[in-house]
Amino acid sequence: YDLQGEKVQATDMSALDKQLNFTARLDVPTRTPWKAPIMWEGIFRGELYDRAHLAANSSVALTVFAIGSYLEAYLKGFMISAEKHFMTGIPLTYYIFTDTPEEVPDFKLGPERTMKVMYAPRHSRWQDISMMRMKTISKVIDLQISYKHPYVFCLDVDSIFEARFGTEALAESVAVLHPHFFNQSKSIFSYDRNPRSKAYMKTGDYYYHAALFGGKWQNVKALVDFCYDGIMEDKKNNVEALWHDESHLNKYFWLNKPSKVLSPEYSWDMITIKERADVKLPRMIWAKKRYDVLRT
Ligand code: 2GW
Ligand code: MN
Repeated sequence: YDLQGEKVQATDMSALDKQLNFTARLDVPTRTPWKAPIMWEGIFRGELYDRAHLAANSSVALTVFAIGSYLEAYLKGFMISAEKHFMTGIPLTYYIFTDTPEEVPDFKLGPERTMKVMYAPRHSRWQDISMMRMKTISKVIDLQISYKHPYVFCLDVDSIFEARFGTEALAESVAVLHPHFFNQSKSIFSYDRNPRSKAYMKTGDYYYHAALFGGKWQNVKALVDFCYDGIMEDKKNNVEALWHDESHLNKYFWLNKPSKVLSPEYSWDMITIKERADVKLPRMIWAKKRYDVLRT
C-alpha cells in the first residue's frame, strides 16, 4: 500500500452491495437490468460501508478542475462542502487542477485529508477545457493515484455537497443518473446521434451525467482513455459529439456497464427542478451560474 512503486489493489467489496435493502423503496427502481444497485436514500446503511472500507484500508482520490474564472467562482464552495460531506470516513487526496496554482487558497482539511494543486492548461474553447480533462485524469492516475489510492472520483467543480456522499458510492465502476433524464423515456436521451462521431449511439440504458464518475483507478483509467481516444478521433474527422465528453462517457457506459449507479440525489439540479417526492435527500447539487465572476 503506497510504497516502492507498487500499484494499489482494492479489496473486493461487492459483497457489501448484496445486503442492500432493495425493496425499501418501491417508488423508484433500485437495480439496473444487469443487477447493479441504484443507490437511493433508504436502501443502504452508510455505517456498514464506512466500517468495511475502513477495515479494508480503502482510500480515495478526487480530481477536480478549476480553470480560469471557475477557480474564483466555484472552488471554495466545492471544497468547504466536500470537507463536510464527501467520503469523510476514509483517507482522501484532492487533486485540484488549475492554470493558476498560486491562486488556490490553503483550505483547512480534516485528518487524513490532503490536497495537491496541479497545473493544467487553459484551452481557448471551453469544450476543450471540458474534454481535455480526460487526458489529464489519465496521466495523474498513471503517475500518482495508482500508487496511492484504490478508488478515484472525478467531479465538476460547479457542485456543492449538501448531505452524506460517502463510501456507499464506492464500487468497481460508478456512474450517476442525469437529473433531467432519470424519469424520462429513452427516446429523448441526448446521446450523440451523428454516425460520424465515435460517441454515436442508437440506444442505451440510461443517460448518465459526466459531472461525476468514479470507481477503482483501473476502470476510471479505461473510461478516460476511451473518451479521450474518441474525442481525438472525432477531431481528426472534424466532428464533435453533441455533449462533448459526456457523449463519449455515455457511449463507454453503454459498452461497459457500471457496477454501481448513483441516483440523481448525487447530482441534483435544485435550480430548475427543485423538489420531487422521490428525491428525498439531494447529496450534491449543481451550483448556480456565477455571472458576477464568470468571464466568457
Ligand atoms: C465551461 C463552459 C463554458 C465556459 C467555461 C467552462 C469551464 C469549465 C472553465 O472555464 N473552467 C473550468 O475549470 N471548467 C471545468 O469543466 C470545471 O471543472 C467544470 O465543472 C467542467 C465542466 O464545465 P461546466 O461545469 O461549465 O459544464 P456543465 O455543467 O454544462 O457540464 C456538463 O457537460 C460538460 C460537457 O459539455 C461536461 O461533460 C460536464 O462534465 C457535464 O457536467
Ligand atoms: Mn458542471
